[in-house]
Amino acid sequence: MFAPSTTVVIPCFNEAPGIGDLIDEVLSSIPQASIVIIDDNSPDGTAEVAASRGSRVTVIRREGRLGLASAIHAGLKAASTEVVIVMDGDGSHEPKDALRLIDTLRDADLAVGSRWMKGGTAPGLTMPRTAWSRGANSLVDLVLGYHINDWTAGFFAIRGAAIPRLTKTPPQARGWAGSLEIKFRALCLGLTLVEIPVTFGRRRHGTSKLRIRDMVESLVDLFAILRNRSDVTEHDDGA
Ligand SMILES: Nc1nc2c(ncn2[C@@H]2O[C@H](COP(=O)(O)OP(=O)(O)O)[C@@H](O)[C@H]2O)c(=O)[nH]1
Ligand SMILES: [Mg+2]
Repeated sequence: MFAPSTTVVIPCFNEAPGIGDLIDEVLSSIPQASIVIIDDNSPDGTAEVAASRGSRVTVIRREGRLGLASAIHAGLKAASTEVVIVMDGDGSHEPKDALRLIDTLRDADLAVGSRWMKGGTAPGLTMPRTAWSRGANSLVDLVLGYHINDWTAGFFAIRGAAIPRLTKTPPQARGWAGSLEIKFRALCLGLTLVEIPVTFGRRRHGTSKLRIRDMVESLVDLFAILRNRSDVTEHDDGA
């Protein structure tokens, strides 16, 4: 069986009601995994719940709401395993799909759990959110000049060896554009990206943190990512 050492990075803001169960599920689905929770000082005590789940869980507590993009970046930098997976902390992503992402890394540097390809679905998204996501994905294709079915997927796995190249410079994105920035960096560096279909389910507790202003922010960030694209290749030394 292909069972590389694995870190599962879970960015969290106010996910206390469900994070304990999710951690337990991830740890039992991926026996070799450890978990890194990046918590932005959630007032609901997410960090405390996560920290009580035992020694396979590390909690990085940041001083405030620093945003999703830097949370992903910090999680990737904190890991030193052969594989790193990023997933949401609300139960929308199935831990057992993480095993398929790991398997996909046999032939790829980056494996993306895609909602918008044959076999993928997103029952967890409302109609307006679906329209936004589909529209945003087409726009990103156009602006960045590469095609990915699901740029904004927050569920992906990366070969540990590729991470230093992807995190050499801080992200341009602040929030939700962080996950597309990682994929764009990978493509700019000539890394191999493979998408596999996944189901994006309903969050099990609470409500989405995505607001209209986050959508506007993501669009602004998209152009910052485009403007600064040469940064990624200029700082790359292949290691
Ligand atoms: N650390 C950190 N995590 C965040 C932040 N904003 C959202 N998240 C987490 O990112 C994941 C995706 O957010 P969510 O609200 O589910 O967005 P949606 O799935 O796009 O509706 C969840 O695990 C959130 O708790 C943030 O500012 N900082
Ligand atoms: Mg969610």
